[in-house]
Amino acid sequence: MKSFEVNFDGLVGPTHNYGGLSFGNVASQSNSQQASNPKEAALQGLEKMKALMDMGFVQGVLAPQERPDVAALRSVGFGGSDAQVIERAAKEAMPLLVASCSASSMWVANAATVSPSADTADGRVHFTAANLNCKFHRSIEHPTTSRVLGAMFADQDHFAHHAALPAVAQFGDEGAANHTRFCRDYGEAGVEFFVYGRSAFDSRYPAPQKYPARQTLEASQAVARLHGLSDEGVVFAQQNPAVIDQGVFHNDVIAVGNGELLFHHQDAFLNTEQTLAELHGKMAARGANFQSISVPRDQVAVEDAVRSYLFNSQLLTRANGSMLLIVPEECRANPRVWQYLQGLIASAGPIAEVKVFDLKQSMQNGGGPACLRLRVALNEKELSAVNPGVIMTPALYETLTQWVSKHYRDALRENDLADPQLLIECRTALDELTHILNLGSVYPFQIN
Ligand code: SUG
Repeated sequence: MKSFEVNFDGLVGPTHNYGGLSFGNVASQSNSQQASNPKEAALQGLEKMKALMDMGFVQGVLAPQERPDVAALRSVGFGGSDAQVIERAAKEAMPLLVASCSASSMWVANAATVSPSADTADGRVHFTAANLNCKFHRSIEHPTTSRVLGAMFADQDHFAHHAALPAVAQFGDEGAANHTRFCRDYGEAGVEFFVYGRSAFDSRYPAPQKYPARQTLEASQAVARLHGLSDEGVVFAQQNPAVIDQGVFHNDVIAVGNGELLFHHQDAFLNTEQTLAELHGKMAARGANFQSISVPRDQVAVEDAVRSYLFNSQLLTRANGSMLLIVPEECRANPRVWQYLQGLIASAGPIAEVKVFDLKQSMQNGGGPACLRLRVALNEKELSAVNPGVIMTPALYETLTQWVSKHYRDALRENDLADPQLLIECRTALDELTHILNLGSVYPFQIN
């Protein structure tokens, strides 16, 4: 049976803004308070989806969330009508209003961890929504994420959904941003690679000193258990705490993998040799030939990786078996990174081509091409069980670009978030979107 890796990209929501909400994420902190352009952000994202579809990849779309999240504001004590809740939060606790307005669900690499059916004990595709509990603005995503994923992957014969892990820092889980699956073919059993930043219960593991380690070993282990993965099919590795302190807040800022290949920075992991040897051994036992490309720090420093998002790229297998790397414009703007990439393509290795995309609106919040997509490996039967409304087609692309042009503002600053009209605009747009994508009722304003 044929199998595919489908990229489901997060559609940028109407409240995309620069709130400076993510301590430890250099771009988020340094662009705080700038004016954003939600319309441009959404169109940039759609452009990437269309380009992948045009290249022959199966491309999906994941809906944004209702923001401002009035229910989140009510849960911390703001009352009255929806407009009054927003007005009071703006007056008394602007940082909470900003957090409740974040369009951060666009970075769907953090929406969930997904294990394909070939890896799981019950032969279904498993999803665990990420609790994202390191940051308030992200911790409020998972209930809607679960409903949206449930509406996209509804067939229980093929898809199993797990609620987010317990909402405590000890089970901090950031989803697929710290998870990579290696395999020979998407439909064959592979090796799932979980990268954590610290251990919550075992003090022998080192931890970063300056910035938070968002993912714990215990959360990664819990997800592997929930998904019914076998010991032969998993590798756990610790991220180098020193790079977290340099702004590598997720492993996908310093490494990306696909098929049999891991593309990573020399300093990405704590015990690199041991990690690579384990991956090699477990892949060999699956009949696969694991390969890795280590980018040396004297060619690309960690700081260059963080600024350019070289590793927050999409590594895709083309029909002829060679690989394509989708990188953001910021890679072309960095001479060391760009030179490295030219050498990489010329080396006749597995990565044959680099394509550059303008994702500046998202990049300024620390979200590159890889952050914007959730990968779901599916066989033909499973693909036909996915809600067809969320699979990108030329017609859907046209509809969504028109929908964005109709509903989105082209500038948003902090004081605009206090405008109760923004909530009405957002709900109107999302109500229409649930019809376009055939999702049913998934938003709090639709179900309460
Ligand atoms: O969680 N930025 C996101 C970026 C997530 C990137 N995802 C991956 N690497 N997979 C975050 O830090 C910033 C929002 C703001 O500052 O307005 C933010 O949430």
